[in-house]
Parts: sequence; C-alpha cells; structure tokens
Amino acid sequence: MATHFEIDNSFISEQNQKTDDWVEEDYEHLSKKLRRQNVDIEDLVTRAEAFRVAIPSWGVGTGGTRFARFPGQGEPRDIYEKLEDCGTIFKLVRSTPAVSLHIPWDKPDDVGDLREFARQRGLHFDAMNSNTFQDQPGQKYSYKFGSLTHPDKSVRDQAIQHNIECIEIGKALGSKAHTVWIGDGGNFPGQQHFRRTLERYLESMRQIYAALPDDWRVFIEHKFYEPAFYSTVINDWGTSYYCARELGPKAFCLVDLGHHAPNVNIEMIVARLIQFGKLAGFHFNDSKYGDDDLDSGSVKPFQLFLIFNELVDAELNQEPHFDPAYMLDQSHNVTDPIESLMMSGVELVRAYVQAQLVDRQQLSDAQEKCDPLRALATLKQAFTTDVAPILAVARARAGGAIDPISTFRESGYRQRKAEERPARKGAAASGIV
Ligand code: LRH
Ligand code: MN
Repeated sequence: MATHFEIDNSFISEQNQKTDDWVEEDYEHLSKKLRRQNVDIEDLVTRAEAFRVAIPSWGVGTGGTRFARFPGQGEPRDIYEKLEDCGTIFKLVRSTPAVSLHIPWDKPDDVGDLREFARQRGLHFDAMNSNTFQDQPGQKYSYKFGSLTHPDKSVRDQAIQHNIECIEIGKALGSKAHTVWIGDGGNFPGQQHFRRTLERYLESMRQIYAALPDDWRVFIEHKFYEPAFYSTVINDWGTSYYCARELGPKAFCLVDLGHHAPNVNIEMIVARLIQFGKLAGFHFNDSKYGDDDLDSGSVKPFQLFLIFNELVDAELNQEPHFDPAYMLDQSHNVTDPIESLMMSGVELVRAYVQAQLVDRQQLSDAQEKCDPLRALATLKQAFTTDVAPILAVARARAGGAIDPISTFRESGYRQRKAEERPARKGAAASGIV
C-alpha cells in the first residue's frame, strides 16, 4: 500500500521550540493576573486539556453552495482519507479524538478494518448521522416529499430502516449515539397537515427509538428552514423537546447553532434544555444570515462564550442528565478544511476556558441585587481575558502544536496529500453539494 504522509511528533516539538518563548512569558504574566482573582491557572490548563469536541467527517472535504464548489488540493476521496485528515487535526490540536460519521456518505465496507484504522490514529466514533434528505442511486422510494413523515408508509418504512441500519453500523464502530436530522417540510401553504405530519414523525421515531441499545442516546436536531422553505416539521427546540419527552429517557435535543432565525437567544434555549434535562449537545458553527455553517466563533464569538457560560454553570452545579456531546458541523467553502476545523476546535476550548473565569458568586450577587451592569461586567471580564497562553500550554503538554496553523503549513501536509490523492474527475468524496 502506498505510503501515506503523516506529520510526526518530532516535527511538532521542533516547531513548538520556535514559538514557546512567548508562551512561557505570557503564561507567567497571565498566571500572576489570575492569581489576583484567586484563580489557579494550572486548574484551567487541566480543564482545557480535558475538553473534547468531535469532528464531522463531512467537514474535511471542501464544502460549497448551490452556486458552486471550488475543490481544494488533496481532497479526501473516501472515509479512510477523511480519517487521515481527522487524525492530523487531532495530532495538532489534541481536543478532537472523536469523529462523527454520516451514512451512507461514510458507509464502511469493513467496519472492523475502519475501526482499527481510526484506533491507530487515536480516533474513535461519536454520534452517527442518518441521511434521508437525499435519494441514493437505486433507492426504491424518493424522499422528495419527505422521509419519516412522508404520507406514504412505504417511504416512512424505508427511512426507518435506514436509521436502524445506521445504528447497527454505529454499534459495530463503538458509537453510542444517533443523530436524526430530517429536512421534511413544505414549500407551499396547505402542502402539509401540520398535526398529522408531526404524528407520523413520532410514529416513525418510536420505531427508531426501539432499535436503540440500552446505553445509547438518540439526538433530535431541529432546524427552522431549508431545504423546505415554507414549513419544517422539526422547526424549533419546542417541537424537538416535545418529541424527546414523548419518545423517552434516551431521546435528547441537539442544538445546531445555525438552525435558528437571526438574533434568536440560543444561550437561553441551551439553559432551558439543561433545566429540562434534555440537552443532547451541539453542532457548533457560526452564521450571519441562514444555516451558513461558518467557522465557530468567527462571526459571533460573544454568543459562543454566553453558550459556554450556561454549560459551565450547569457543569459546576452538576445538573442532572447533563452530559452534552460537542461536535462541529461546518462547511468550508473558501478555507483549507483542516485549518478551519483546527481553528474552530481552538475557539471552542477558548470559550470554555473563558467561561470558567466567570466569577459566579459576583454574577449571582449582581443578579439577585438587580444590578445588570455589574452582571454584564462580570461576564465581560471573563470574555475579554486573553487565555491563549493557557490553550497553547494545554496543547503542548498533550503533545500538540503551540501554533497548529503554522505547524500544519510548515509540514507541507496539504501538498503531500495533493500528490497522494490525485483528484478523480468529478468524484469528490461524497458529502454536501
Ligand atoms: C443539516 C445539518 C445536519 C447534517 C447536515 C450535514 O443542516 O446540520 O446536522 O446532517 O447538516
Ligand atoms: Mn447539524
């Protein structure tokens, strides 16, 4: 088998030597600053090292829009090459040991072989994702007018069987969760009977729920529009929550940040789902208009911080049923997907560590004393603290790169992959667009 270029650990430590002088200096300075706030910087490094977020297999290929896709060099052409790239991201940022697969895009010929290939790169498999929003070649029934909620029972049964197949593949790969996002909805007033359609959704999901092993969870992912442009069956957190309650204790609500209308208070939705014991976790990304799937923290970093402020508050209060799964779900149309995923992984750890810096006593006092400015100032003090030295030290101690982007570029990984992976005419590794 042709050799596959990999960035080796000695190259990473060589690169780190070039930059670790500023890290020590800044780390020392920050440690003094935090000590004045009775915060132990070492405790924050430990928490940063423990932070984990899953990489979407469909995110390592170049994304696109309905207008165009501009493939990059050395695109992964199959699930093995996608895992190679996920392994490289994990090697450099150390917070991404899990990969979330999408079926049938990543359907393995040999699950045992794929699991071993992943294990050799320190990777394991997070939530599975089904796909009843596209028709596959040779598929008997079309999902044009829906899948789990389609008026025709044969179509619903086909979609249910596909989800059960995803769970079976996931069991063999060691996954413990299954995400169900459906694009079902209507483009015209009157096209769907809203109540009957939701009843069909629950009837179908009950059969998928029944196929879950005891230690698994099913994640319901809501989205306010697209691909349907008038009504969407699972359009918001309220509908998702009602369904999760109806299905049972293994059903939870997954929050994809891009699936909300502009200016919706997502951190409040997160607080509700935590309080109701039904928060599944996240598909992190960012957006300005629709489901833009932009890099996390690239447009609204304060919103990302406020979401982690709710998560850290729940973590510190040991809220019941609080075990959120963190995943990225992004589409990289104009950047190198590996660089964007690394940067986004770092932005999540940054928001998490900054949220750890919130003086919770001071915040609660301000809230109870109706002192809004003091409350905001308490949050802003944490959000405006530059925790970069903590993040760099956490990566370096875990064997990663102090500066993942420049280390990746210096390695020539992308150029080497361009040689190893000559593009197959028109055959991009299956994924969105
Ligand atoms: C839908 C979605 C869903 C995935 C798909 C790739 O917009 O967020 O999570 O199945 O993107
Ligand atoms: Mn998503």
